Amino acid sequence: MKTRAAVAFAPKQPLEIVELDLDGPRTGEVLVEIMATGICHTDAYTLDGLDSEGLFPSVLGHEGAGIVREVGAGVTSVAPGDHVIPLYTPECRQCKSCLSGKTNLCTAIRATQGRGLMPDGTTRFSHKGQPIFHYMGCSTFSNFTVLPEIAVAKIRTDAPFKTSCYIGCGVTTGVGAVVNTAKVQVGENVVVFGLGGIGLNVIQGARLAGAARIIGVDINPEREAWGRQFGMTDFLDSRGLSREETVARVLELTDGGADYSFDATGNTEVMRTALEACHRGWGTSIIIGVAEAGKEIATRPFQLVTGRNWRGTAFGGAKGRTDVPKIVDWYMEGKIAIDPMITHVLSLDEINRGFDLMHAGESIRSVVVY
Ligand code: NAD
Ligand code: AHE
Ligand code: ZN
Repeated sequence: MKTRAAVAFAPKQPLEIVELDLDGPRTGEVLVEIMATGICHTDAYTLDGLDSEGLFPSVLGHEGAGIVREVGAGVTSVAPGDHVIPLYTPECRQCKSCLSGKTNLCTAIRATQGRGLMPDGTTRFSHKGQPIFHYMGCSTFSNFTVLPEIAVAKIRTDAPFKTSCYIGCGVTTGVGAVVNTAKVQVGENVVVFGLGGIGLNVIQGARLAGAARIIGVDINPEREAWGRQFGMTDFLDSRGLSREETVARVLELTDGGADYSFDATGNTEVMRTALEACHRGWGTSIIIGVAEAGKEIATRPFQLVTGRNWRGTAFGGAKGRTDVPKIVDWYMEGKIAIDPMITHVLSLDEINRGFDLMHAGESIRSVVVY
C-alpha cells in the first residue's frame, strides 16, 4: 500500500513529506493507522545526527496512537479496529528480561530495532524502490506503519488519539520514572532538572506520589509557570549559576539534598549537578535525558562513597502492554493531566514547525494529527 510520511533523508535536514510504499504485516506483525503522534526531543536528537544508532533515510516518530487495520498470521492479542499505542520498549513476556521481573527492557527484538529493521531483518518502507529504515520500532511519522504484535499496547477506545499519543513516550517516561523507577514515597523531596515534555510529567508524577517539595530547575524562566501548574513547589532559574551554586540552592531548599533528583535535559553537566544535589547517605539521581553520541558522565567517586546513587530509566520503567493501558485509564479518570501540555496541534505538512518550536523553547508538546 501507499502511505504519506515525513522522511528523514539525511541528518540536520528538514523532514520531507512524501508518499512511501509500505509492505503489509508479516507473521506476528500488525498494520496500524497512526491517528496522532507527538514530537519528542529524542526525535530531534536523532534528526540532528546526535544518536549513535541514528540511521538515514528513516521514518522517525515514536510517540503515537492509532487503530489496527490488519494483522499478520499468528497474531492473537489484537484485531482490526483495536486502538493501540506503539511501544518502542516492547513486552514479549518471554525473554530473560521480561521474566526477570527486574526490568522493562524487553530484549526480544532490540537488536533488529536498533538497526532500523523489523524482527525478520527487513524493512517494510520503501521510496522509489529504495529501502527506508524504521525508527525505534515505531515510525509514527507515517500515516500507516507496521509493528510487531509485542510492540503495541491495546487501549480503551474512548481515549482521544490527539492526547493519548503522548502516553507513547513523554507521559509514561516522566510519570513512570517517579512511580516505577524511583518509587517516590509520600513526604519525600524531589528535584527535576529540565521542565519540558518529560520533566513536567516527572513533576506531575511526584505530585501523584505525594512528594513534599517538588523543585524544578530550568534555564528557561517561562517554565516556572508550567511547573507550578503541575505541582512544582519551588523553581530555580539556573541561568548563570555554577554547579556548586545550583547544588547549594537545592541543599538549602531540601534540608541537605534531594531524596530523588531527575535529569530531563540530556546534558551531561546537568546530570552531574543532579547527582550532587542528592542527599548524602541515600539520595538517588535518575537519568532520563538522552545524551549526544560521545558524551560521558563524571563525578568524584566520593559522591557515591558517601551514599548517593546514580541510576537511569527508559520509558519510565513501564512494561508497555501491561502498564500503558493503566496510564490511559489514569488520564481518562483525571488522575493525570495531558491536555494542557499539548501546546501545538499540527498537520503532517507542518511537522518541521514542531521541531522549530521545540528548539525555540516555545512548545511543551507538538502533536501531529493525521
Ligand atoms: P524538551 O526540549 O521538551 O525539554 C527540555 C527542557 O530542558 C527544556 O525546558 C529546556 O529549557 C531544559 N534545559 C535545557 N538545558 C538545560 C540546562 N542546562 N539546565 C536546565 N534545564 C535545561 O525535551 P523532552 O522531550 O522533555 O526530553 C528531555 C530529555 O529526555 C531529552 O534528552 C530526551 O531525549 C529524553 N527522553 C528520554 C526518555 C527515556 O526513556 N529515557 C524518554 C523521552 C525523552
Ligand atoms: N540510541 C541511543 C539511545 C537512545 C535512548 O536511550 N533511548 C531511550 C528512549 S528515548 C525516548 O524518547 C531508550 O528506550 N533506551 C533504551 C534502549 O534500549 O534503547 C544511543 O545512545 O545509542
Ligand atoms: Zn520520546
